[in-house]
Amino acid sequence: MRNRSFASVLLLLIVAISAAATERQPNSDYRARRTALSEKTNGGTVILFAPTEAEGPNDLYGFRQEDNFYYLTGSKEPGLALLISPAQPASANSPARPYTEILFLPGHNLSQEKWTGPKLGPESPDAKERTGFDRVAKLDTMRDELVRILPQPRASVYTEQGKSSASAGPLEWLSRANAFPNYVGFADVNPLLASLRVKKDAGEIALIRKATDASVAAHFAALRTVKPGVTEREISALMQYEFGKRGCERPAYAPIVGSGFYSTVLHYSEDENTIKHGDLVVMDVAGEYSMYASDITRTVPANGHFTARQLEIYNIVLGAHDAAIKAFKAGASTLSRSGSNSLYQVAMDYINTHGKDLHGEPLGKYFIHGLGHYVGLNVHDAGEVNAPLQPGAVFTIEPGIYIPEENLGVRIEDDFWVNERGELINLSGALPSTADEIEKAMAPNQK
Ligand SMILES: [Mn+2]
Repeated sequence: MRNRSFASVLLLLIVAISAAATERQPNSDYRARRTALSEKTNGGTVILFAPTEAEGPNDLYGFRQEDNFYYLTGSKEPGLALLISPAQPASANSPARPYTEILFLPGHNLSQEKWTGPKLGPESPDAKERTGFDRVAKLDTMRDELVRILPQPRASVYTEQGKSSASAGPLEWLSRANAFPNYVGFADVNPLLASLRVKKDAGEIALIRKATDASVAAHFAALRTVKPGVTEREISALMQYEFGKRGCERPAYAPIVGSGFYSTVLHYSEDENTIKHGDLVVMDVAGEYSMYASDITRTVPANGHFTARQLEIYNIVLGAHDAAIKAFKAGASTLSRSGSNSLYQVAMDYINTHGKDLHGEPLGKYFIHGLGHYVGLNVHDAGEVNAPLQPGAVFTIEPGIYIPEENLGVRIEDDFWVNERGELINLSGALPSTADEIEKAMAPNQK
């Protein structure tokens, strides 16, 4: 009895810790994505591998699951593999088969588990309940399962073949082991997954909102702290602390705090200067919450007051931001740089018809990046740039003007969600964006 209660306390503790670590959507959400994917493969089978811990992308923050694999499984564990195959009618060589999904789990590496903690093993009696897959199996059996499941003598397999993909090596081994029939065609699963991932479900929106709320709080803290003499690094550290305190596991991208000339450097992330009187400070900083990114930029005057020239450029960028929002039409507008429905073009036209540089030239040539990108499991999330923005899309609107000659860079970036009614919702809209609001928010720290 005493042992049992100790064990259950320990179990509760582990469950409590893992719940705090990452919020996971219900198993049914991930299963719905797998069945939706299987309906796009024309009878083909999907095979995907998660990276191993050794391949894990991030030395700094530890293993992070690959986006597509996480999207389909909600599992953060390394070294897994999945198979998804739609229902098949009977053919001359193969009997009819229902929809099939299997999550393959590697056997334990007990010495590795001493370093990075216990992993879910195929022998775990609750592996099916925890992962929500119809079947879980030992990774070692994958070759034989493929021989059993893939139709003969012709099969189509959707996967990721690029050298950088975690699937490339294992697929090569499976080919050597004759897991595939004689006539096997491999196709890229990425476009199919991108077409699903671009439409966020309610659970994803809730996580993106949490990432964004935490990042908005971090920007508020920065607004209260920026002043001449403070370093870019202190602002970056403060913001990471603030969104980390609110549950973000890591920054969604390398934080950018650039003052003076460095406000004009798009991906400046050294963050090594001291903020000076008269500088503008571009802060492009946001956190990742339970695997979902946010992406927010604000530009503020170091001493709490825009100069006349800074204000002029600031208001042109804000005008371009607002013009794009106003022009938005669900099902028509795109993030493409061209075409009659391009929001980029709306912002570019606004910038080109307002203000001039020191040589009397229009300002369009200083808007040197796209207007926005999708946001989700990746800060630059999967999705077709030329496709009309549909309900479920989450994307940034982030015009900018960067004039190195004037040490003057301005970017204003918010995250938007197209809701079920086709309305554009500004998820980061709680943050000040007009020059007035920003000056007001910064007033207390200038004393
Ligand atoms: Mn961005």
